[in-house]
Amino acid sequence: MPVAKPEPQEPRVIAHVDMDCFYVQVEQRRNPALRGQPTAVVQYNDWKGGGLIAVSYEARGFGVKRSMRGDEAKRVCPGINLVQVPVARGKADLNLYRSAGSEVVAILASKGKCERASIDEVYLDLTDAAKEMLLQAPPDSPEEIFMEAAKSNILGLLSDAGEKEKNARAWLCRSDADYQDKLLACGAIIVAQLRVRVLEETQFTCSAGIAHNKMLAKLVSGMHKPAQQTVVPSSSVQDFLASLPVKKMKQLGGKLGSSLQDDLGVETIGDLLSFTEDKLQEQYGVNTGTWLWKTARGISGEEVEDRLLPKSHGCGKTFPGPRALKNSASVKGWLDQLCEELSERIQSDLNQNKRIAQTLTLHARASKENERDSTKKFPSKSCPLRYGTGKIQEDAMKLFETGLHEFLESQNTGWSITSLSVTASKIFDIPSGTSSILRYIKGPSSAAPPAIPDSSSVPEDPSLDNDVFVKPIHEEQCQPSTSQKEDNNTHSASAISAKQCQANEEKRISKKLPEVKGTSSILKFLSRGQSTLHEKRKSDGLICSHQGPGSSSEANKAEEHNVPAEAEDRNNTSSCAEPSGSNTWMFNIQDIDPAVVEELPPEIQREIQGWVRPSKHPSTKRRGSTISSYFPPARS
Ligand code: DCP
Repeated sequence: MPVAKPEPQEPRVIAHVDMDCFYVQVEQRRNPALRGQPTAVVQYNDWKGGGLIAVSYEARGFGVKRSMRGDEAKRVCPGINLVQVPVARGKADLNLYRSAGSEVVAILASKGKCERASIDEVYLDLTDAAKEMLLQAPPDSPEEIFMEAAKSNILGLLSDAGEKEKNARAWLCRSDADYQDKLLACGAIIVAQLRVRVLEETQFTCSAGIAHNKMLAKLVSGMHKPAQQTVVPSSSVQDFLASLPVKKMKQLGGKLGSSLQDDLGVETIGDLLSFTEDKLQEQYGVNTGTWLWKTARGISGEEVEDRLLPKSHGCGKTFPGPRALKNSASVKGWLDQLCEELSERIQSDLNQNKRIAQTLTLHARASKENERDSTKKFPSKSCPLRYGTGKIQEDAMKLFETGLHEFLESQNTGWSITSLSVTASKIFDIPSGTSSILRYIKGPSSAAPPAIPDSSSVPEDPSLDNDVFVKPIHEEQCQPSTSQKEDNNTHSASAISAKQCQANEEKRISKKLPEVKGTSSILKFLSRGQSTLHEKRKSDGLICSHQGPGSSSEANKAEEHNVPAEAEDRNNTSSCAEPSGSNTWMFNIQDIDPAVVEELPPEIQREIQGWVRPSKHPSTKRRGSTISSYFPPARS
């Protein structure tokens, strides 16, 4: 259940940046002949041409949707290019997309606190950068950037095509704007600048939402796509939320949203306004009641986390219908492959970022032979993570057996597994000066860390649905402006904005630039060289296959997000990684499991014991003496 976070005192500028048809853009960069063409990335398997997981905007124009299979997309749009997602170890290999996402993150992180929220989306806290810009006289914003910012969609302003840009330009330069709106205007310019940089340096377009909190920024970032940005002035919040269907809010997509509809007759966020906080608390408890009350008013205190690297690494695979796994040997075969990939990824995280994962978790979806409709779930199982592919494979299999034992409740019946995933979580930075533990875990062949860390995964989504990816939404608050300091800023900002506006206007006129409509300036970048591409277009479509085994691939964003334990743990664990780049030792030493320490060589054990300070209140948590104590005795 969602909980309201305390609201910061000062107004903030938060952006949510979301890449446009991301996997398609990555494939288009690899093969520029696909640019401007109806294209989709498919998770190939032999059933009806595979499932579409990303669809270009050109293909969307023909009616192609992500929910379609390849065959259906071809019927709707015969000229569509279907690109198969790369395959490795019999499953989707998302490394290409992960590292493309990391390129973007590296650019976006240059302007403020940056939280990588998924493989292709990022939150930015641009408050400091916006304040700094407000103090500049005039702000250092080149005309081309200002032009891009002037294409912003400002909620509440007239959206008439002819007037839109003129109105946005006027809004950005308003001398009578309040401090909050001025900060937002600066945020819009900064985001425009970042989007132009992303395009120039990576060739990818992205869209963004700019607001005073994460919740609102996220809600609007996808409102105008592709390659556009949307700003939410405080004055437009109520109108915007008034008609927003409750289910559009991530936290309200499930049971809570259904209950609001069924029990309280609430269809839109605006409908919530007719309930008092007391009533909502009475219905849903104190925390969720308050959260609902604040959400209805666009208030959210959620902070942007300073995190460029994933919170956990997950590898999963689904086995739908006839592909379900029905015996231990086939489960072991797949688990071995998933663990091999997981092992490579945590090893590479260790080498590149000096981070260690602490917990291994296994999730599965299962059904019993004679109880297809049973609601009993396969229990997720965790144990301390031991580095080394063989050890991870061994432990994952034991976790599976333990989970299966519980799932079957001693019934002697057949079973089938329709999804499997393994996750490495509770990742923490290794503090500097702990070289021996690093040597031990990395082994003699580890490579020197590269200058730019490669983030190879994304935070997990708490739903274990390998086929449907739901992006996380974070709620934030809309903060009222404050007093003295603000007033000062307001005055200087008015003058500056007016000056900048005039300067930009003059530059614009002197350059005699043609009237720009829509997002042509950012999009024209992509049109370079397109004339030749059209000649290459094949009317019957183009299928691009990546190297890899011919078996079906289950690539999807959910594979990145399919492990619930970590996300839920995050707030109550002391072993979460500090933001990357920090050398602070944030790991709670009491959380080092003796079972793991005892398996380390003596010199490492001594090193770890050196960190441990005598505790007056030793943890009463039951710990086993060896790794095997995490598993019950084998079934007879
Ligand atoms: N993805 C996936 N499986 C899904 C959904 C998405 O593998 N069920 C992958 C492919 C997408 C990427 O994640 O390119 C990002 O997902 P988005 O939901 O952000 O969608 P797109 O970026 O493709 O398009 P849009 O421009 O609408 O954001």
